[in-house]
Amino acid sequence: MINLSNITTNGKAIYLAYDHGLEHGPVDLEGSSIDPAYILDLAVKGGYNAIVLQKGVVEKYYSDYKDRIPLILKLNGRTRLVKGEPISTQVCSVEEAIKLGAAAVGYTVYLGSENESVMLKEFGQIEEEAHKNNLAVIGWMYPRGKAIKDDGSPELTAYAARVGLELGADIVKIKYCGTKECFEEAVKAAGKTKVVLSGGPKVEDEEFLEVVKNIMAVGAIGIAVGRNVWQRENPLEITKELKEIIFGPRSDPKETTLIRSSP
Ligand code: FBP
Repeated sequence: MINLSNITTNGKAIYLAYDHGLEHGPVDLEGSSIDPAYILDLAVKGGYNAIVLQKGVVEKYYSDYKDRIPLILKLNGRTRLVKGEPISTQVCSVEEAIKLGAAAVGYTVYLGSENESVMLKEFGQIEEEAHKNNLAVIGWMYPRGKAIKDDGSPELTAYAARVGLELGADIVKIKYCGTKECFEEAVKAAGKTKVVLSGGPKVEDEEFLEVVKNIMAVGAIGIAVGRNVWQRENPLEITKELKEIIFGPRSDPKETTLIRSSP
């Protein structure tokens, strides 16, 4: 089994996701969050366990931060512009990820898509190569495509988690299915593969904190979240609250102020 201690704290984790520029476009990156340096500063100041980036951002921004925040390099991606059955193909190799200083690699599989087999095959190859190099693999497991009627159903959420285990993911990142009970089934289905929550669109603080409390209560190890942190006016404040839930009340972000570069 891969040792996850470089991207966890006492077995728990909070990751800052920032691959939205490719996945959703600048429309998601309001105000200061358009600037990768602002997000990297936030990840450092908030004491995140790692930041999730695509290779282009890594090449141009990560060198100033590489000793301060571990990197999860996303190896595949897609834009939101293409219609039809979802597919996300590889855009970066494991070798390149290692060269760029990644502590782990990430890959999205759209379960149920007509293109699923392409992603399963790439995931398999990446997993073998990453593990040969002692690099952890994080699977973004998202049921999606016209065969999927309800991507947030308890059954599909547990299925997504289980696919992570079956494919050799060290950590599986799944969306919330609406209740603590159903998330518990997903955690069970994932077995020894660790489970983190994928954040989703921004919701009210209380609602998001409640979801995080629920998933932590049933055995998830943490969260890998983007919009619910950096789309807020004060992302360090919610970071502090999230860390208290995930790691316990004595955790504090290293710093408490973050200068926003634009209004
Ligand atoms: P959020 O916390 O902002 O939802 O980010 C998680 C994430 O998985 C990102 O890594 C990714 O860019 C995005 O969601 C993809 O979301 P979707 O495919 O649902 O549009």
